[in-house]
Amino acid sequence: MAKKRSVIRAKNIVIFGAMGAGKSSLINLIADKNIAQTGSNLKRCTLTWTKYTLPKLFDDEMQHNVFDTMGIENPELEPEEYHRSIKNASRLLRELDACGGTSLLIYCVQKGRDSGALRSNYQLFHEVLYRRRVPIVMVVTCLEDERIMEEWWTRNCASLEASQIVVEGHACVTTLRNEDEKYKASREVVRQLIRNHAAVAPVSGGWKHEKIGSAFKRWMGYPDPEDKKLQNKLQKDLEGQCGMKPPLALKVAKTFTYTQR
Ligand SMILES: Nc1nc2c(ncn2[C@@H]2O[C@H](COP(=O)(O)OP(=O)(O)OP(=O)(O)O)[C@@H](O)[C@H]2O)c(=O)[nH]1
Ligand SMILES: [Mg+2]
Repeated sequence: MAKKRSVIRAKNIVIFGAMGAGKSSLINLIADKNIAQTGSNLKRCTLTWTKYTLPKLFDDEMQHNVFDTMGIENPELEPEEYHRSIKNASRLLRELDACGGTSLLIYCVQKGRDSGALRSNYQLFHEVLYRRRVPIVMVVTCLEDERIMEEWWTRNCASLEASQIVVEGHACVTTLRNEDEKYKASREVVRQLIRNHAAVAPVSGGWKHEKIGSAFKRWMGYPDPEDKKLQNKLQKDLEGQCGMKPPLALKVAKTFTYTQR
């Protein structure tokens, strides 16, 4: 008997946000089970990520891949970390492309956190990495003490807009399981958010690597590069690990490198 060919249909969702904002807890809430480690307390982040596969989030054939990212806490990175971040960003986007493109960005924000890095994280993912081409929504965590969790949004949406943080949808949640009613309501509201906003046609990169580098440089506000050693190392890595041809790797490395302060 001829083997039936099955087409895997998947939507890729990228979750980003400050360290400890509740990203991994949010993944567990979406999955309704503990699949992501929480409370890891890792310090420096250079845009690494973990992919979780949710085969049957809704009552259809669509698989959801959720990418739990560890962003950049402070744009003033050491050269090595800066270098690694660019490579990781490039790898993340390549992996997402290989999985069919990105359908949704979820910005995870914790209630009561200082809003200093709020705009820069938003910029990095929404404006720099995705150039505003992928729908973005916000999930606010730690709202179990609110009588009506949604009221957080009513109180805070104007100040988000004033910080030029504009999202297409939002959910106000708690990820705590012992808050039974609020937990269930949170799970449903986040799933609904995904259902309503994950793009029907996922966006594939179309990124030229050198553009990621210059965009990063602008985002981080670094001066122009001169450091030959770092440039050489970066060029070698781009050739070896990212498979770039030498002339392009050199061009990219020149764009990326900057003088160590
Ligand atoms: N009270 C409360 N605590 C929460 C909530 N969501 C997450 N937490 C706690 O906040 C801490 C950080 O949560 P994580 O999910 O690990 O946060 P994260 O963003 O994945 O952290 P990193 O991966 O280290 O960046 C953990 O101790 C969680 O239990 C929530 O809705 N309410
Ligand atoms: Mg985490």
